Amino acid sequence: MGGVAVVCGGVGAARLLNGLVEVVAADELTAVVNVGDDMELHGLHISPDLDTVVYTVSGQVSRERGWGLEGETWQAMEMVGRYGGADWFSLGDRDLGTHLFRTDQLGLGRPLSEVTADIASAWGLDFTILPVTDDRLRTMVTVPDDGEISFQEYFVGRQHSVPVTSVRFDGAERTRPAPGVLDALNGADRIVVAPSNPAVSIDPVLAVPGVAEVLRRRREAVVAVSPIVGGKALKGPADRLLVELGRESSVVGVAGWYRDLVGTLVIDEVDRDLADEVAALGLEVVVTETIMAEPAITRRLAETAVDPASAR
Ligand code: FO1
Repeated sequence: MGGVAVVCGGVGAARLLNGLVEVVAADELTAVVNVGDDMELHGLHISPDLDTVVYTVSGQVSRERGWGLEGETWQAMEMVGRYGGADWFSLGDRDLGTHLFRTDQLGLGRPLSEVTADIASAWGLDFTILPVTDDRLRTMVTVPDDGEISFQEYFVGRQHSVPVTSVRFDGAERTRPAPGVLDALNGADRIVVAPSNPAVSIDPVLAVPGVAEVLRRRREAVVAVSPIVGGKALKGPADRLLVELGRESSVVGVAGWYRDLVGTLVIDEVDRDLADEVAALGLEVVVTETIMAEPAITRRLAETAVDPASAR
């Protein structure tokens, strides 16, 4: 089967996929995407990471936000707000169309993987985008005072400004990999773990029974791009979460998080002096530009992830 399988969260993964679609043939590229961020709101099934991948790679994503659509309007949410409804999670008028279609199709009994394929092809994407599972999986985080809350209540409701004491993937033990997920991971020449948040975006994917086992067994084929650069996350709370969950917020902390599943860690130039510490944990290390500030860097990072030897 060959090709490249990419374990994806949201924004960081979508950005790397923008480069991967240039260096890997569409029929050899599969994105296995987190669904732990999914939620039901206004009676709609919302899949933020799947939509962020589709919107970003098809060029429709809001550049300012990194999620949702460019040129969005918010009339529907204004109406909801007028009535005192749940307007804390901003759903744009065009984005709502995606959730209306997805919810309608799921209601007809179609699996999320099939509906996602329809949405991806409607935006002209020809590589394979799979939810890691068609079953219900929800990332829950425990925070002081409020106890266990949903991922979006943490990430958006509280702007991830509260410390997290633990993370749980509700329903994970009952989920099965979606059709094609294990084949893609087992058959790929290269498995790439995208620069998404290890604790709340990558780990829920790995929590689906059977998935982590493939990476553990195929560790030599697995390359991760660090989401932490110079001790900080480029976007979101990955740095704070690593510390709150007992690791250091550095490429060494990321290496420790992934060491059983990932054979090679790609780190940024600014972390070059930590390469030996990462290697001491038993990972190969590649140092390159990982801040995808422009397409040329994104493309080179994708090439490095697919073929680390090309960057040495
Ligand atoms: N992120 C926010 O910070 N605020 C929002 O109101 C918000 C709404 C939203 C709607 C649809 C969607 O697909 C994503 C949205 N996000 C929002 C981002 C989302 O919370 C994150 O992208 C992922 O869940 C984490 O990767």
